[in-house]
Amino acid sequence: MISKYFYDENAYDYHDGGYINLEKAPGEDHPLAVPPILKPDKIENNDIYYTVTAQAGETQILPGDKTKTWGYNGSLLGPAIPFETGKTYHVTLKNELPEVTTFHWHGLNIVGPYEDGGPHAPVMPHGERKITFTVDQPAANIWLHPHPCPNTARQVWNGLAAPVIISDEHEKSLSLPSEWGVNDFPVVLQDRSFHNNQLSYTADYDVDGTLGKYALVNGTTNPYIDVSTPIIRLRFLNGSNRREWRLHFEDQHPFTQIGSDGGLLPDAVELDRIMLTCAERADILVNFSNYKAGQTVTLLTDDHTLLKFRIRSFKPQDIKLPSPLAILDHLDTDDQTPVFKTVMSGMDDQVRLDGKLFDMQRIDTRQQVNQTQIWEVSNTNDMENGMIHPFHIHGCQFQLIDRNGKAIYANEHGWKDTIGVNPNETVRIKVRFTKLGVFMYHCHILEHEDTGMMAQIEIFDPDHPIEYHLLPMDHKM
Ligand SMILES: [Cu+2]
Repeated sequence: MISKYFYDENAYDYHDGGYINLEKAPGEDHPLAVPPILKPDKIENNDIYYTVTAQAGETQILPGDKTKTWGYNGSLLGPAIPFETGKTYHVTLKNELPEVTTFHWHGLNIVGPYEDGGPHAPVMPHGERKITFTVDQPAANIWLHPHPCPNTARQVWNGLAAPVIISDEHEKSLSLPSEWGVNDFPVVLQDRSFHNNQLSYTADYDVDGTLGKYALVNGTTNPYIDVSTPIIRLRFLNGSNRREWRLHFEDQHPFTQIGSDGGLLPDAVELDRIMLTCAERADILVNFSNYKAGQTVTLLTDDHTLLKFRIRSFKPQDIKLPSPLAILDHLDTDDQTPVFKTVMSGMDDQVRLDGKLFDMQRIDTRQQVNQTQIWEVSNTNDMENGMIHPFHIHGCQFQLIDRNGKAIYANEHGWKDTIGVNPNETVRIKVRFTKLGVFMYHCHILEHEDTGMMAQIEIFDPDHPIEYHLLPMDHKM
Protein backbone atom coordinates (compact mmCIF):
# COMPACT_ATOMS: atom_id res chain seq x y z
CA MET A 1 0.00 0.00 0.00
CA ILE A 2 1.37 3.37 -0.97
CA SER A 3 0.49 5.82 1.75
CA LYS A 4 1.91 9.06 0.46
CA TYR A 5 1.39 11.21 -2.59
CA PHE A 6 3.63 10.50 -5.50
CA TYR A 7 5.47 13.76 -5.75
CA ASP A 8 7.49 16.21 -3.75
CA GLU A 9 5.00 18.13 -1.64
CA ASN A 10 7.15 21.28 -1.75
CA ALA A 11 6.30 21.57 -5.41
CA TYR A 12 2.52 21.09 -5.18
CA ASP A 13 0.55 23.81 -6.90
CA TYR A 14 -0.94 25.08 -3.63
CA HIS A 15 2.39 26.67 -2.70
CA ASP A 16 2.02 29.05 -5.61
CA GLY A 17 1.12 32.65 -4.70
CA GLY A 18 -1.77 32.56 -7.14
CA TYR A 19 -3.17 29.28 -5.85
CA ILE A 20 -6.96 29.21 -5.54
CA ASN A 21 -8.44 26.87 -2.96
CA LEU A 22 -11.46 24.92 -4.08
CA GLU A 23 -14.75 25.93 -2.51
CA LYS A 24 -18.07 24.13 -2.51
CA ALA A 25 -20.04 25.34 -5.52
CA PRO A 26 -23.43 26.91 -4.82
CA GLY A 27 -26.48 24.74 -5.32
CA GLU A 28 -27.47 21.17 -4.59
CA ASP A 29 -25.76 17.91 -5.27
CA HIS A 30 -26.26 16.63 -8.82
CA PRO A 31 -25.93 13.22 -10.41
CA LEU A 32 -22.64 13.09 -12.28
CA ALA A 33 -23.21 14.00 -15.93
CA VAL A 34 -22.27 11.11 -18.18
CA PRO A 35 -21.23 12.06 -21.69
CA PRO A 36 -23.06 10.11 -24.39
CA ILE A 37 -21.06 7.75 -26.57
CA LEU A 38 -20.56 9.21 -30.04
CA LYS A 39 -22.51 7.38 -32.74
CA PRO A 40 -20.88 6.78 -36.10
CA ASP A 41 -22.27 8.52 -39.18
CA LYS A 42 -21.83 5.18 -40.93
CA ILE A 43 -19.93 1.91 -40.68
CA GLU A 44 -18.54 0.14 -43.75
CA ASN A 45 -16.78 -3.10 -42.82
CA ASN A 46 -13.64 -2.02 -40.96
CA ASP A 47 -14.20 1.69 -41.64
CA ILE A 48 -16.04 3.92 -39.22
CA TYR A 49 -17.11 7.49 -39.95
CA TYR A 50 -17.54 10.17 -37.30
CA THR A 51 -18.26 13.88 -37.28
CA VAL A 52 -16.94 16.03 -34.46
CA THR A 53 -18.10 19.65 -34.37
CA ALA A 54 -16.62 22.31 -32.10
CA GLN A 55 -19.51 24.61 -31.23
CA ALA A 56 -20.77 27.22 -28.79
CA GLY A 57 -23.80 26.76 -26.57
CA GLU A 58 -25.21 27.26 -23.11
CA THR A 59 -24.99 24.92 -20.14
CA GLN A 60 -26.76 24.88 -16.78
CA ILE A 61 -23.78 24.68 -14.43
CA LEU A 62 -24.70 26.92 -11.50
CA PRO A 63 -28.16 27.80 -10.18
CA GLY A 64 -29.65 30.71 -12.14
CA ASP A 65 -28.46 31.81 -15.55
CA LYS A 66 -26.96 29.27 -17.90
CA THR A 67 -23.26 29.61 -18.73
CA LYS A 68 -22.05 30.28 -22.27
CA THR A 69 -19.73 27.37 -22.98
CA TRP A 70 -18.00 25.53 -25.81
CA GLY A 71 -18.14 21.83 -26.52
CA TYR A 72 -17.86 19.10 -29.14
CA ASN A 73 -21.24 18.05 -30.59
CA GLY A 74 -22.87 19.75 -27.62
CA SER A 75 -22.58 22.76 -25.37
CA LEU A 76 -19.85 21.54 -22.99
CA LEU A 77 -16.99 19.01 -23.18
CA GLY A 78 -18.12 16.35 -25.65
CA PRO A 79 -19.32 12.84 -26.20
CA ALA A 80 -17.00 9.95 -25.41
CA ILE A 81 -15.49 8.95 -28.73
CA PRO A 82 -15.07 5.18 -29.04
CA PHE A 83 -12.21 3.69 -31.05
CA GLU A 84 -11.40 0.02 -31.50
CA THR A 85 -7.91 -1.23 -32.14
CA GLY A 86 -7.51 -2.38 -35.73
CA LYS A 87 -10.31 -0.25 -37.18
CA THR A 88 -9.94 2.68 -39.55
CA TYR A 89 -11.59 5.99 -38.69
CA HIS A 90 -12.66 8.74 -41.01
CA VAL A 91 -13.34 11.80 -38.91
CA THR A 92 -14.83 15.03 -40.20
CA LEU A 93 -13.73 17.86 -37.94
CA LYS A 94 -16.01 20.88 -38.14
CA ASN A 95 -15.54 24.27 -36.58
CA GLU A 96 -18.68 26.25 -35.74
CA LEU A 97 -16.84 28.50 -33.29
CA PRO A 98 -16.19 32.17 -34.05
CA GLU A 99 -12.42 31.55 -34.17
CA VAL A 100 -9.79 29.10 -35.42
CA THR A 101 -9.39 25.87 -33.50
CA THR A 102 -7.60 22.53 -33.93
CA PHE A 103 -8.53 18.97 -32.91
CA HIS A 104 -5.66 17.28 -31.09
CA TRP A 105 -5.81 13.56 -30.29
CA HIS A 106 -3.86 13.46 -27.05
CA GLY A 107 -2.35 10.01 -26.56
CA LEU A 108 -3.05 8.66 -30.04
CA ASN A 109 -0.27 7.16 -32.14
CA ILE A 110 -1.13 9.09 -35.28
CA VAL A 111 0.87 10.81 -38.01
CA GLY A 112 1.68 14.48 -37.57
CA PRO A 113 1.39 17.34 -37.75
CA TYR A 114 -2.00 17.56 -39.51
CA GLU A 115 -3.86 14.42 -38.38
CA ASP A 116 -2.42 14.81 -34.87
CA GLY A 117 -4.21 18.14 -34.70
CA GLY A 118 -1.51 20.36 -33.28
CA PRO A 119 -1.12 24.04 -34.24
CA HIS A 120 -0.27 23.18 -37.87
CA ALA A 121 -3.78 21.82 -38.45
CA PRO A 122 -6.09 24.83 -38.07
CA VAL A 123 -9.76 24.56 -38.91
CA MET A 124 -11.21 27.94 -39.79
CA PRO A 125 -14.61 29.12 -38.52
CA HIS A 126 -17.32 27.36 -40.56
CA GLY A 127 -14.57 25.22 -42.04
CA GLU A 128 -13.82 21.56 -41.81
CA ARG A 129 -10.96 19.09 -42.14
CA LYS A 130 -11.19 15.38 -42.81
CA ILE A 131 -8.69 12.95 -41.35
CA THR A 132 -8.26 9.19 -41.70
CA PHE A 133 -6.23 6.90 -39.49
CA THR A 134 -6.10 3.30 -38.29
CA VAL A 135 -5.90 2.73 -34.56
CA ASP A 136 -3.02 0.34 -33.87
CA GLN A 137 -2.39 0.73 -30.15
CA PRO A 138 -3.84 -1.11 -27.16
CA ALA A 139 -6.98 -0.17 -25.23
CA ALA A 140 -6.51 3.19 -23.48
CA ASN A 141 -8.27 6.29 -22.22
CA ILE A 142 -6.98 9.16 -24.32
CA TRP A 143 -8.67 12.47 -25.12
CA LEU A 144 -9.46 15.16 -27.62
CA HIS A 145 -8.73 18.84 -26.99
CA PRO A 146 -7.95 21.97 -28.99
CA HIS A 147 -4.32 22.93 -29.63
CA PRO A 148 -4.23 26.26 -31.51
CA CYS A 149 -1.13 28.27 -30.69
CA PRO A 150 -1.41 30.28 -28.44
CA ASN A 151 -5.11 29.85 -27.56
CA THR A 152 -5.21 26.28 -26.23
CA ALA A 153 -5.72 27.31 -22.62
CA ARG A 154 -8.64 29.67 -23.29
CA GLN A 155 -10.42 27.21 -25.58
CA VAL A 156 -10.11 24.39 -23.04
CA TRP A 157 -11.26 26.80 -20.31
CA ASN A 158 -14.34 27.57 -22.42
CA GLY A 159 -15.22 23.88 -22.40
CA LEU A 160 -13.50 22.00 -25.24
CA ALA A 161 -12.34 18.54 -24.14
CA ALA A 162 -13.71 15.06 -24.80
CA PRO A 163 -12.81 11.59 -23.55
CA VAL A 164 -11.66 9.14 -26.24
CA ILE A 165 -11.85 5.48 -25.36
CA ILE A 166 -9.84 2.87 -27.23
CA SER A 167 -10.92 -0.71 -26.64
CA ASP A 168 -9.39 -3.98 -27.82
CA GLU A 169 -10.07 -7.70 -27.57
CA HIS A 170 -7.77 -8.26 -24.60
CA GLU A 171 -9.38 -5.54 -22.50
CA LYS A 172 -12.85 -6.84 -23.39
CA SER A 173 -11.81 -10.33 -22.22
CA LEU A 174 -11.13 -9.04 -18.69
CA SER A 175 -14.86 -8.61 -17.91
CA LEU A 176 -14.31 -5.19 -16.37
CA PRO A 177 -17.41 -3.21 -15.38
CA SER A 178 -18.79 -1.98 -18.69
CA GLU A 179 -22.26 -0.54 -18.19
CA TRP A 180 -21.71 3.04 -19.30
CA GLY A 181 -22.97 5.49 -16.69
CA VAL A 182 -23.88 2.62 -14.32
CA ASN A 183 -20.57 1.09 -13.33
CA ASP A 184 -18.25 2.55 -15.98
CA PHE A 185 -17.70 6.32 -15.89
CA PRO A 186 -15.44 8.81 -17.59
CA VAL A 187 -14.40 11.33 -14.91
CA VAL A 188 -13.11 14.61 -16.33
CA LEU A 189 -11.61 16.75 -13.57
CA GLN A 190 -11.63 20.51 -14.09
CA ASP A 191 -11.96 23.72 -12.09
CA ARG A 192 -13.64 26.97 -13.08
CA SER A 193 -14.58 30.34 -11.61
CA PHE A 194 -17.67 32.25 -12.72
CA HIS A 195 -18.62 35.90 -13.06
CA ASN A 196 -22.41 36.37 -12.96
CA ASN A 197 -22.51 32.70 -13.92
CA GLN A 198 -20.25 33.28 -16.94
CA LEU A 199 -16.71 32.14 -17.66
CA SER A 200 -14.14 34.87 -18.12
CA TYR A 201 -10.76 33.54 -19.11
CA THR A 202 -9.28 37.03 -19.15
CA ALA A 203 -10.49 37.82 -15.63
CA ASP A 204 -9.17 34.55 -14.20
CA TYR A 205 -5.99 34.28 -16.30
CA ASP A 206 -2.82 33.28 -14.48
CA VAL A 207 0.42 33.03 -16.46
CA ASP A 208 1.44 30.04 -14.30
CA GLY A 209 -1.80 28.24 -15.04
CA THR A 210 -5.36 29.36 -14.58
CA LEU A 211 -7.22 27.96 -11.60
CA GLY A 212 -10.93 28.05 -10.79
CA LYS A 213 -12.58 28.03 -7.41
CA TYR A 214 -15.17 25.33 -8.10
CA ALA A 215 -14.49 21.74 -9.08
CA LEU A 216 -16.38 20.56 -12.16
CA VAL A 217 -16.52 16.82 -12.77
CA ASN A 218 -17.77 16.12 -16.31
CA GLY A 219 -19.05 19.70 -16.04
CA THR A 220 -21.13 18.85 -12.93
CA THR A 221 -20.90 20.77 -9.67
CA ASN A 222 -21.27 18.83 -6.37
CA PRO A 223 -21.60 15.52 -8.22
CA TYR A 224 -22.61 12.11 -6.94
CA ILE A 225 -22.80 8.60 -8.35
CA ASP A 226 -25.47 6.14 -7.24
CA VAL A 227 -23.61 2.90 -6.69
CA SER A 228 -25.88 0.05 -7.81
CA THR A 229 -23.19 -2.54 -8.56
CA PRO A 230 -20.33 -3.25 -6.13
CA ILE A 231 -17.45 -2.49 -8.47
CA ILE A 232 -17.21 0.80 -10.31
CA ARG A 233 -14.73 1.72 -13.03
CA LEU A 234 -13.62 5.36 -13.02
CA ARG A 235 -11.65 6.62 -15.99
CA PHE A 236 -10.06 9.75 -14.55
CA LEU A 237 -8.73 12.49 -16.80
CA ASN A 238 -7.10 15.64 -15.48
CA GLY A 239 -8.58 18.08 -17.99
CA SER A 240 -7.57 21.16 -16.01
CA ASN A 241 -5.48 24.05 -17.26
CA ARG A 242 -3.26 23.92 -14.21
CA ARG A 243 -4.70 22.13 -11.18
CA GLU A 244 -3.18 18.94 -9.80
CA TRP A 245 -5.73 16.53 -8.34
CA ARG A 246 -4.71 14.58 -5.24
CA LEU A 247 -7.44 11.99 -4.95
CA HIS A 248 -8.29 9.82 -1.97
CA PHE A 249 -11.39 8.63 -0.17
CA GLU A 250 -12.32 10.35 3.06
CA ASP A 251 -12.02 7.03 4.92
CA GLN A 252 -8.87 6.02 2.97
CA HIS A 253 -10.84 3.27 1.21
CA PRO A 254 -8.38 1.54 -1.14
CA PHE A 255 -8.80 1.28 -4.88
CA THR A 256 -7.10 -0.52 -7.75
CA GLN A 257 -5.41 1.25 -10.62
CA ILE A 258 -5.62 -0.86 -13.76
CA GLY A 259 -4.54 1.64 -16.39
CA SER A 260 -2.54 4.81 -16.97
CA ASP A 261 -2.30 7.19 -19.94
CA GLY A 262 -1.60 4.67 -22.69
CA GLY A 263 -3.50 1.62 -21.51
CA LEU A 264 -3.62 -1.19 -19.00
CA LEU A 265 -0.78 -1.48 -16.51
CA PRO A 266 1.30 -4.67 -16.67
CA ASP A 267 -0.08 -5.38 -13.20
CA ALA A 268 -2.87 -3.75 -11.25
CA VAL A 269 -1.70 -1.54 -8.37
CA GLU A 270 -3.48 -1.16 -5.02
CA LEU A 271 -3.51 2.45 -3.86
CA ASP A 272 -5.20 4.63 -1.31
CA ARG A 273 -4.36 7.91 -3.04
CA ILE A 274 -3.20 9.13 -6.39
CA MET A 275 -2.08 12.42 -7.87
CA LEU A 276 -2.83 13.41 -11.44
CA THR A 277 -0.97 16.29 -13.04
CA CYS A 278 -2.48 18.04 -16.06
CA ALA A 279 -3.53 15.70 -18.88
CA GLU A 280 -2.67 12.51 -16.98
CA ARG A 281 -5.23 9.70 -16.84
CA ALA A 282 -5.84 6.88 -14.40
CA ASP A 283 -8.19 3.94 -14.91
CA ILE A 284 -9.43 2.88 -11.47
CA LEU A 285 -11.63 0.14 -10.03
CA VAL A 286 -13.30 0.78 -6.69
CA ASN A 287 -14.94 -2.08 -4.81
CA PHE A 288 -17.76 -0.86 -2.54
CA SER A 289 -18.78 -4.39 -1.42
CA ASN A 290 -18.09 -3.65 2.24
CA TYR A 291 -20.46 -0.69 2.42
CA LYS A 292 -24.16 -0.90 3.20
CA ALA A 293 -27.07 0.64 1.36
CA GLY A 294 -27.64 4.19 2.52
CA GLN A 295 -24.00 4.97 3.21
CA THR A 296 -22.14 7.70 1.33
CA VAL A 297 -18.46 7.35 0.47
CA THR A 298 -16.69 10.58 -0.41
CA LEU A 299 -13.80 11.08 -2.79
CA LEU A 300 -11.68 14.09 -1.88
CA THR A 301 -9.02 16.10 -3.61
CA ASP A 302 -6.76 17.27 -0.79
CA ASP A 303 -9.45 17.99 1.83
CA HIS A 304 -12.14 19.17 -0.60
CA THR A 305 -15.20 17.02 -1.35
CA LEU A 306 -15.04 16.12 -5.03
CA LEU A 307 -17.41 13.24 -5.77
CA LYS A 308 -19.85 11.34 -3.56
CA PHE A 309 -20.77 7.69 -3.96
CA ARG A 310 -24.26 6.93 -2.61
CA ILE A 311 -24.41 3.23 -1.86
CA ARG A 312 -27.54 1.42 -3.06
CA SER A 313 -28.25 -2.25 -2.50
CA PHE A 314 -26.24 -4.85 -4.34
CA LYS A 315 -24.66 -8.23 -3.75
CA PRO A 316 -20.96 -8.17 -2.83
CA GLN A 317 -18.63 -8.99 -5.69
CA ASP A 318 -14.96 -9.49 -6.32
CA ILE A 319 -13.09 -9.16 -9.57
CA LYS A 320 -10.24 -11.52 -10.31
CA LEU A 321 -7.71 -9.61 -12.34
CA PRO A 322 -5.14 -11.71 -14.17
CA SER A 323 -1.45 -11.22 -13.53
CA PRO A 324 -0.03 -9.92 -15.71
CA LEU A 325 -2.97 -7.71 -16.50
CA ALA A 326 -1.50 -6.79 -19.87
CA ILE A 327 1.59 -7.77 -21.83
CA LEU A 328 3.43 -4.62 -22.79
CA ASP A 329 5.56 -4.35 -25.88
CA HIS A 330 8.71 -3.42 -23.95
CA LEU A 331 11.01 -0.91 -25.58
CA ASP A 332 14.56 -2.25 -25.56
CA THR A 333 17.56 -0.02 -24.96
CA ASP A 334 21.27 -0.62 -24.49
CA ASP A 335 24.37 1.55 -24.11
CA GLN A 336 24.24 2.38 -27.82
CA THR A 337 20.75 3.85 -27.58
CA PRO A 338 20.84 7.56 -28.47
CA VAL A 339 20.07 9.95 -25.61
CA PHE A 340 18.11 13.16 -26.07
CA LYS A 341 18.05 15.71 -23.27
CA THR A 342 15.33 18.28 -22.80
CA VAL A 343 15.03 20.84 -20.02
CA MET A 344 11.97 22.61 -18.62
CA SER A 345 12.82 25.76 -16.71
CA GLY A 346 11.32 28.87 -15.20
CA MET A 347 7.98 30.11 -13.98
CA ASP A 348 5.60 32.87 -15.05
CA ASP A 349 6.54 34.35 -18.41
CA GLN A 350 10.09 33.06 -17.92
CA VAL A 351 9.13 29.47 -18.72
CA ARG A 352 11.33 27.92 -21.39
CA LEU A 353 11.96 24.56 -23.00
CA ASP A 354 15.68 24.09 -23.63
CA GLY A 355 16.10 27.80 -22.99
CA LYS A 356 13.86 28.71 -25.92
CA LEU A 357 10.31 29.74 -26.71
CA PHE A 358 8.22 27.81 -29.22
CA ASP A 359 8.61 28.54 -32.91
CA MET A 360 6.26 26.74 -35.29
CA GLN A 361 8.80 26.93 -38.14
CA ARG A 362 11.72 25.51 -36.15
CA ILE A 363 12.34 21.77 -35.90
CA ASP A 364 14.08 21.38 -32.56
CA THR A 365 15.14 17.76 -32.83
CA ARG A 366 14.73 14.74 -35.09
CA GLN A 367 14.32 11.04 -34.36
CA GLN A 368 14.09 8.08 -36.71
CA VAL A 369 10.74 6.34 -36.90
CA ASN A 370 10.52 2.98 -35.08
CA GLN A 371 13.83 3.59 -33.31
CA THR A 372 13.92 3.93 -29.55
CA GLN A 373 15.70 6.83 -27.90
CA ILE A 374 16.20 7.59 -24.24
CA TRP A 375 14.90 11.04 -23.33
CA GLU A 376 16.20 12.71 -20.21
CA VAL A 377 13.47 15.14 -19.22
CA SER A 378 14.61 17.64 -16.59
CA ASN A 379 12.90 20.31 -14.55
CA THR A 380 15.65 22.66 -13.36
CA ASN A 381 13.35 25.16 -11.81
CA ASP A 382 13.59 25.56 -8.04
CA MET A 383 12.27 29.13 -7.80
CA GLU A 384 10.12 29.42 -4.62
CA ASN A 385 10.25 25.65 -4.18
CA GLY A 386 9.59 25.36 -7.89
CA MET A 387 6.65 23.74 -9.54
CA ILE A 388 5.82 20.46 -11.16
CA HIS A 389 5.78 20.66 -14.95
CA PRO A 390 3.72 17.93 -16.61
CA PHE A 391 5.69 16.87 -19.71
CA HIS A 392 3.77 15.57 -22.74
CA ILE A 393 4.86 14.20 -26.12
CA HIS A 394 2.45 14.04 -29.06
CA GLY A 395 2.00 11.08 -31.35
CA CYS A 396 3.49 8.33 -29.19
CA GLN A 397 3.35 6.47 -25.89
CA PHE A 398 6.56 6.07 -23.88
CA GLN A 399 7.90 4.00 -20.96
CA LEU A 400 9.60 5.30 -17.83
CA ILE A 401 13.07 4.16 -16.75
CA ASP A 402 13.80 6.07 -13.56
CA ARG A 403 13.37 9.32 -11.62
CA ASN A 404 16.67 10.93 -10.61
CA GLY A 405 18.15 7.45 -10.94
CA LYS A 406 15.64 6.02 -8.49
CA ALA A 407 12.78 3.59 -9.03
CA ILE A 408 9.65 4.94 -10.66
CA TYR A 409 6.32 4.74 -8.83
CA ALA A 410 4.35 1.51 -8.80
CA ASN A 411 1.72 2.90 -11.18
CA GLU A 412 4.21 4.19 -13.77
CA HIS A 413 5.08 0.87 -15.38
CA GLY A 414 2.62 1.18 -18.24
CA TRP A 415 2.50 3.33 -21.36
CA LYS A 416 2.54 7.05 -20.59
CA ASP A 417 2.26 10.19 -22.69
CA THR A 418 2.38 12.73 -19.85
CA ILE A 419 4.50 12.72 -16.68
CA GLY A 420 4.80 15.10 -13.78
CA VAL A 421 8.43 16.18 -13.44
CA ASN A 422 9.41 17.63 -10.07
CA PRO A 423 11.75 20.59 -9.62
CA ASN A 424 15.35 19.38 -9.69
CA GLU A 425 14.28 16.08 -11.14
CA THR A 426 15.31 14.25 -14.29
CA VAL A 427 12.96 11.55 -15.52
CA ARG A 428 14.41 9.13 -18.04
CA ILE A 429 11.97 7.66 -20.52
CA LYS A 430 12.15 5.33 -23.52
CA VAL A 431 10.55 6.97 -26.53
CA ARG A 432 9.67 5.33 -29.81
CA PHE A 433 7.46 6.84 -32.48
CA THR A 434 5.75 4.51 -34.93
CA LYS A 435 4.31 7.30 -37.08
CA LEU A 436 6.01 9.91 -39.26
CA GLY A 437 5.48 13.60 -38.79
CA VAL A 438 6.24 16.77 -36.93
CA PHE A 439 5.07 16.57 -33.32
CA MET A 440 4.99 18.85 -30.29
CA TYR A 441 6.52 18.09 -26.93
CA HIS A 442 5.72 20.50 -24.13
CA CYS A 443 4.64 21.35 -20.62
CA HIS A 444 0.93 20.56 -20.24
CA ILE A 445 0.17 23.43 -17.91
CA LEU A 446 -1.81 25.03 -20.68
CA GLU A 447 -0.67 28.59 -19.98
CA HIS A 448 2.98 27.47 -20.01
CA GLU A 449 2.37 25.78 -23.34
CA ASP A 450 0.72 28.91 -24.74
CA THR A 451 3.56 31.08 -23.43
CA GLY A 452 5.94 28.93 -25.47
CA MET A 453 7.18 26.08 -23.26
CA MET A 454 6.94 23.82 -26.28
CA ALA A 455 9.14 22.46 -29.05
CA GLN A 456 8.90 20.29 -32.18
CA ILE A 457 10.36 16.97 -33.19
CA GLU A 458 10.42 15.56 -36.69
CA ILE A 459 10.04 11.80 -36.90
CA PHE A 460 11.67 10.77 -40.16
CA ASP A 461 12.19 7.74 -42.33
CA PRO A 462 15.63 8.07 -44.01
CA ASP A 463 14.29 6.25 -47.10
CA HIS A 464 11.28 8.52 -47.48
CA PRO A 465 12.08 12.13 -46.62
CA ILE A 466 9.04 14.39 -46.37
CA GLU A 467 8.86 18.16 -46.76
CA TYR A 468 6.46 19.71 -44.26
CA HIS A 469 4.74 23.00 -44.75
CA LEU A 470 5.08 24.51 -41.30
CA LEU A 471 2.84 27.46 -40.60
CA PRO A 472 4.38 30.64 -39.23
CA MET A 473 3.59 31.79 -35.69
CA ASP A 474 1.55 34.75 -36.93
CA HIS A 475 -0.85 32.90 -39.21
CA LYS A 476 -4.58 33.43 -38.74
CA MET A 477 -5.01 32.13 -35.21
CU1 LIG B 1 5.02 24.12 -16.91
